[in-house]
Amino acid sequence: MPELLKKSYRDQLVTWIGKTCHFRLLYKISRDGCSGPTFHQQCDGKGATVTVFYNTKNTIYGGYLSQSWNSSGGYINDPKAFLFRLQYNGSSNPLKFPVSDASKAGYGMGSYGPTFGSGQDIHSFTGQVQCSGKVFSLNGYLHGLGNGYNLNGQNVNTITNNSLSVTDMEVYLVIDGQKQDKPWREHLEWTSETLQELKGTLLDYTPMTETNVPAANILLIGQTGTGKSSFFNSINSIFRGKITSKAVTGRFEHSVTTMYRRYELKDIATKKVLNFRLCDTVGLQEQFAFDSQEFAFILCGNLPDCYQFNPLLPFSPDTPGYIKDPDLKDKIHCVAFVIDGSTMGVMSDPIQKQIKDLQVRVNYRGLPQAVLLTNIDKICPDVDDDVTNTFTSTAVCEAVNKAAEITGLSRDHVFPVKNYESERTLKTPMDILLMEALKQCLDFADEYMDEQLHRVATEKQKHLAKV
Ligand SMILES: Nc1nc2c(ncn2[C@@H]2O[C@H](COP(=O)(O)OP(=O)(O)OP(=O)(O)O)[C@@H](O)[C@H]2O)c(=O)[nH]1
Ligand SMILES: [Mg+2]
Repeated sequence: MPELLKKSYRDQLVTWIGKTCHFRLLYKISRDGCSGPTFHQQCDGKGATVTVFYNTKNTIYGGYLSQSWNSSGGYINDPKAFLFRLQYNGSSNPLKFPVSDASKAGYGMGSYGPTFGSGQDIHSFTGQVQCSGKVFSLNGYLHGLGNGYNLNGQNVNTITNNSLSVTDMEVYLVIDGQKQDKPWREHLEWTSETLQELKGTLLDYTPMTETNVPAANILLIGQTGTGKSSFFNSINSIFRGKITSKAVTGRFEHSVTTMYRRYELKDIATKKVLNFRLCDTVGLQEQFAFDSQEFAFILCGNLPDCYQFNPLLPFSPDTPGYIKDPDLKDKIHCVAFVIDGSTMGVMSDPIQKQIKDLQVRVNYRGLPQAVLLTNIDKICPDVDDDVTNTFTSTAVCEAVNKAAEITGLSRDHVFPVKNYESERTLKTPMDILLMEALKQCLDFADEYMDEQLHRVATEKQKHLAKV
């Protein structure tokens, strides 16, 4: 579900907050339900937050607290708090209203939604509010506006358009976006020489001849909308020398990709077909758990290219196209979990569980795993400006740690990337990040194939010893 706060409004809030920072969505009523206890469960004790109301009169307003929300039943003291208006009647119209009674900047009550000010300048809601026709008629009030915040001559009407009927309300965590002096991970130089070197390595890549595997298969799997198909498109673009979008991408409630594709890649300059394939799958969705047997068929190479997933009828040995006796060349050689760095903080329990269940299958087969951490541009404004800031961004470092925690993998198996999405031309730093991540996956795949050879040789020896 998309975040509604657009870039120009984020930039405005950063200016008001007065330090480099970025935002991570903690709570959104259209996604999480409009409930006081849910709001507190997801936001209490987290740190500074921005609450944003999007009302039915195209007006966007809200409040910033540098202190955490709590459910103590008392006021929150915060001299840095402010209320704001970003948009009025559909037009951008930003204004900031500083706190005048800092000792009562916020009010933390377990059954209340976000509440600001003494006499309560903004009291969003109490208890639960149902959505009706995509509108939440919040049961709070705005008539106290001006009691604890300085409105600088404005009033409830010119700030909020007098409406607490909202299409959405979002609470974002404000994360300190200070750049580190020392990179948090050693990285390649951002030069065109590095780019050419990496490209050359991938062009020359070939699995060891003893394996009889012509091309390594890297599986891309993860929640819907995390950028699996975009990762393939990005790598394909690099080798095509221009932005391409062979795989359909986009953000919808259901997975955009509905077919299993083992994409081959070709280098346009040399006309060479590369010796690896990117296998794109349907996205994991909360509503249906990915069929774990179907997943095992993918790993083992039983599923044919272009298989159309059917959630009502999972793949089975009776499905036309079933590959009966797959060998090492048909199998998956490395599993890349694609995780959206900008929404991972609110990854739902059902999705986390599905990832864990799939990991059990992957571990059982001894397959190597990696994480492709996408959307890093959305978690750090410095990276959004320039991808070469990736390894000095505290936000990206934190996201890498969090992805490692979710998947139980070590941090050096998590690779931050920025996929091509709105760019019109190729960018060297983005290409370097993308290719470096892919190269690591291929290294893991090689280790796995090597291990398989070793296993077969050991079994043969054991067998001979017995005879
Ligand atoms: N800003 C940004 N947008 C991205 C990035 N990666 C993907 N996107 C966008 O996110 C949306 C979803 O990307 P897809 O590649 O379709 O995601 P998917 O994982 O294939 O989704 P399903 O096929 O539905 O499972 C698209 O609009 C992409 O343009 C990224 O790194 N940064
Ligand atoms: Mg897709």
